[in-house]
Amino acid sequence: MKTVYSPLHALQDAEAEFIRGKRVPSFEMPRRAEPVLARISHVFGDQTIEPQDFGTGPLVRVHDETLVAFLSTFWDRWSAENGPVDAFPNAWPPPRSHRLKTQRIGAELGRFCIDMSSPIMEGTWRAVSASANVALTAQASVASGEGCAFALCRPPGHHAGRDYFGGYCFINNAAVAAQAFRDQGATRVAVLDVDYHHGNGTQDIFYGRDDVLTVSIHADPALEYPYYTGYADEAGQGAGLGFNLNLPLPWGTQFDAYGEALEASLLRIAAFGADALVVSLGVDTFDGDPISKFKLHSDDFSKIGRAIARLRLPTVFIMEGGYAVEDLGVNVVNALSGFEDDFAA
Ligand code: FKS
Ligand code: ZN
Repeated sequence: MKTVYSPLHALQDAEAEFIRGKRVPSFEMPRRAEPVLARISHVFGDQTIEPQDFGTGPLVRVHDETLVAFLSTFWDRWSAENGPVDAFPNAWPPPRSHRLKTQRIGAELGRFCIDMSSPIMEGTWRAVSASANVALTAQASVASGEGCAFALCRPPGHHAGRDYFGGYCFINNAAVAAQAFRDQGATRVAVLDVDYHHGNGTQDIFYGRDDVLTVSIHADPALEYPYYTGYADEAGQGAGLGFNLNLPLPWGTQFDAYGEALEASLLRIAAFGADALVVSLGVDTFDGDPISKFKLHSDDFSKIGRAIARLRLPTVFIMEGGYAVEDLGVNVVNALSGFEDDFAA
């Protein structure tokens, strides 16, 4: 399988995030890409390519132009006022407030940023746009008949909504790729999110649409980030009603129950009649993951890949979460090679 990778990801290098009141080293770090890249070249050989530049056109197909403009210009404004210090919001618009009446930079930051895990620094926009270009290059390769491709995206994307960012995510790489399939003529596109955390951003972007089916298997949001979305009763709205499927699972979930949710997801995607599939591939469902509480083993990721291959759809894998850095390479590549083994067979 071809992999798309850009070294520019390393420009997003957060010093800290905040957990339970404590300032701790960010779990989402440049080092995460290294074992994945190493394992990729070990298993697939030299099939790694650099992204092309698609500009912001494909990004504003799924995000508000105000978010894209904010992200691409924020650092210059912020650092002129505050110096070269990572930007975290310290105020958020309360419900029923006038979100748009101030242009103070800290207030604008709180209006777009939903949490304190996603600081903006000098290289953020270059890393974020490279990550989106990685996704778009993988999508283009699949659209041109490649069958499948892996976008080694960093920063991840599935928590970024139409007009907000957070959860280590700035631009929704999976949504950008799904929309690119639509814009190139696919009638129906499915997004399957197997990251431990609910893909709230992807859900948000496609919630009112029946041309992109969004399915997410994740930890019960009553217990885990992103807390406010990801419940089973969120089914889409308007024309999109019935085109969002959430499958929340309890802490401690092992492959037996996980595999059943996966089968239900695949049945829904098959019934939808998708022309193309985008997989938000997070491997923070691993039992050794430091921030998660599912109990999948490394060989379970091969099973996930094999199961997805049965759909026989042109498929783009987009890297999302996974924080057990030592095992990250094996877990990600198990999913990809499981897919490839059964896809070709
Ligand atoms: C609560 C801390 C919550 C944020 C967790 C973000 C998870 C990110 C991810 C992504 F794929 F986007 F990277 N911290 N205890 O894994 O979903
Ligand atoms: Zn996650």
